[in-house]
Amino acid sequence: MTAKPDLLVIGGVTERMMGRLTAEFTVHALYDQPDQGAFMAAHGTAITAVLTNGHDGLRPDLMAALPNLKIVSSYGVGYDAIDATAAAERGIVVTHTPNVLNDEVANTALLLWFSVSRRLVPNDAYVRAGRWEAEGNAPLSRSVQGRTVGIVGLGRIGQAIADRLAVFDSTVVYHSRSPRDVPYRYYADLTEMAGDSDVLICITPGGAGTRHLINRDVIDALGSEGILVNVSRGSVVDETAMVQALREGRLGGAGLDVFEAEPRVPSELFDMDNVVLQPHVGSATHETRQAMGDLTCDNLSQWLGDGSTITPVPECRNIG
Ligand code: NAP
Ligand code: 8YV
Repeated sequence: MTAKPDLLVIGGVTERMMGRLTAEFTVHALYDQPDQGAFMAAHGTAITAVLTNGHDGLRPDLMAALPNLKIVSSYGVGYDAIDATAAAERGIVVTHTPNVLNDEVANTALLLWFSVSRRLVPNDAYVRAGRWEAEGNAPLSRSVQGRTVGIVGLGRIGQAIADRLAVFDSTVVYHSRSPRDVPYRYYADLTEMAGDSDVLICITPGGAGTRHLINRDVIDALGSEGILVNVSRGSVVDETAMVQALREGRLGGAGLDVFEAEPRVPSELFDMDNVVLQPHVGSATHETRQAMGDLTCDNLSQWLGDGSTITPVPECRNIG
C-alpha cells in the first residue's frame, strides 16, 4: 500500500472535514504542535499539501519551510493572507471557495445596514431595560427603502448584494477598477460615488491593492447621514479615520463585520449606538461553512486524483 501524502492543517477544521482529510492524507495539525519550529524542521520536507483559511493564510516563512509543497487549499474566498503570486512562481496551486458563500455574505451585508438604519440593537436594549414601558415609544429610525446604495467591488458577492436590492427600490451604483456590463451606474471615482450614496457597502478583496480605499475623503463624502458597511477586510477601511468621523458625527453610522487588527476592535466603537459590530461572521452559518468545507476538501481530493483543482485562484489557473 502506498503511503498517504502529508497534509499540514493550519487553523481548526470541522469534524466533517477532518473525517475526509484523514481518509486521504496523513494529517499534521500545526495548531497541535507544542514546538512548531521543531515540527517544521522534522516534517517540512515531507509535506506536499496545506489546508488553511482566509484568516491564518500561509506565512512566507512557513511556505519557505515547505520545499515540496504542491497545493494550498484555503477555506474561504479571500486569500489576501497567502502570497499567491509567490506560490505560482514555485508551481504551487492555491485554491479557495468562491460562490458557495455569496448569498450568506450578501445577506450579512444587508443585515448590518438594516440593523444600523432601523436601530435594531439600541431598540432591543430599550425593550430589555424596561424603557418602552417606563418612557414610551423609542425614537424613530431611518428607512432602508428607496436608497442609493454604492457597492465598492461589484464581484461575485457584490452582485448578490445588488440582486437583493431590487426588492428595496434601491438605486444601485458601483465602483471597481473597471466597469462591468451591468445596468448600474459606474463611478471611476469612489469619493464621487460616496457623495451620491446613502449607504456604502464594501466588498472588495483585502491586500495592498485595496488598503485604506475607504479613507477620510470617502467617509466625509458619505457624510453625517451616510452608513458604511464593511464585509470585505478590515484593511480596506482607514479605521482611525472612520472612528474619528463617527465620534465627530461626520459619518452617520457603520455596520462592521471585519476590522484592521481583528479580533481586536477599537473600544471607542463599543459605546456608539449607531454602530453594529460582528466578529467576522459574514459566512458563518452551519450551511455555508459546510459548503465551504466540502469545496476545500474537494479541491484536495481532485488534486490527489489527477493533479487538477476545481477552484484555483486566478494567479494559479495555469498550474496543474
Ligand atoms: P470577487 O468576485 O473577486 O470581487 C471582487 C470585486 O472587487 C471585483 O468587482 C473587483 O473589480 C473589485 N476590486 C478589486 N480590487 C479593487 C480595487 N483596488 N478597487 C476597487 N475595486 C476593486 O470577490 P468576491 O468573491 O465577491 O469576494 C470579495 C471579498 O469579500 C473577498 O476577497 C473577501 O475579502 C471578502 N469576504 C468577506 C467575508 C466575510 O466573512 N466578511 C466572506 C467572504 C468574502 P475590479 O477587478 O474591476 O476592480
Ligand atoms: C471566512 C472570509 O470567515 O471567505 C472569506 O474570505 O472572510 C470568510 O468566509 C474565512 O475565510 C475563514 O477564515
